[in-house]
Amino acid sequence: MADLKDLMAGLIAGDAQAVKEMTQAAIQQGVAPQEILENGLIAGMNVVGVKFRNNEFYVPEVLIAARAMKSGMALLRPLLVKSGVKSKGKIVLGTVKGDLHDIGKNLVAMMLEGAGFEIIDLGTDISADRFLQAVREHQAQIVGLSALLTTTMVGMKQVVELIRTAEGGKVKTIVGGAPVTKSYADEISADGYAADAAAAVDLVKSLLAA
Ligand code: B1M
Repeated sequence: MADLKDLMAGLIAGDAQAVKEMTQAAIQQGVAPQEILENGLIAGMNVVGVKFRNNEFYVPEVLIAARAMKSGMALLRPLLVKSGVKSKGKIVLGTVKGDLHDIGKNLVAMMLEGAGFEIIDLGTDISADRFLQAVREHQAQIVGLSALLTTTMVGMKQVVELIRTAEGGKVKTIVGGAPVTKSYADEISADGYAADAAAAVDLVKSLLAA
């Protein structure tokens, strides 16, 4: 019988081939796709998040674990869609206008996806209007903004204000990126700030639970 603890361990070790094989074996043995997702892949990614936060894992280990997660998700996604499993929430994510840095934003996307959220990743150099359009198109609950330049982070204010004015506060905004701070997030009235990808997962969970 498939052991989801082994699947979890394979993901933490970043072994994409093993994760793919164990996910396939679990599906063939009739384990429910959601159970494989929750108790294998997401459980593994949660451990990766904790290790990242505790500085036991660094960016490369997280990226390798995320790649392993993707190899399992590729097999599970069609089954989850077919069985109508709902995501834990929809998040529109992007790097703000004028900014082409995406490594941190991609890491945040992977960790959030690993925690069971649906990510609409708009990419880089995204205008305020484009963020709003995506929120409406996908009925997202949260917008995540990333910026790596002191010259582009100021553009976050415009996005936060537009989303609040247009959506009346029902869509939450979160911000992050190397030059961004909690006090800057407060200054522009964003709903939350996360210093890294693991903190972004905790922040989104708490905003959606509130
Ligand atoms: Co650029 N760059 N860069 N760069 N670059 C920096 C940011 C810089 C600090 C380098 C330096 O001068 N020391 C500097 C900014 C200075 C400043 O504004 N104060 C800088 C500059 C100046 C520039 C250019 C202007 C250089 C030029 O052309 N003269 C130019 C700008 C281009 C543009 O964007 N318009 C430029 C270009 C580039 C490259 C294209 C070459 C490349 C980007 C490639 C890519 O992203 N695909 C690049 C890189 C790689 C860097 C450095 C070296 C590394 C950034 C990175 O990926 N870090 C960076 C210097 C440095 O940081 N050491 C630098 C790793 C990543 C995992 O961390 O992105 O911080 P980070 O993400 C973290 C957290 O911040 C947080 O979680 C992540 C994971 O823990 N986080 C969030 C991020 N987004 C979040 C969102 C959230 C929550 C948390 O919620 C939504």
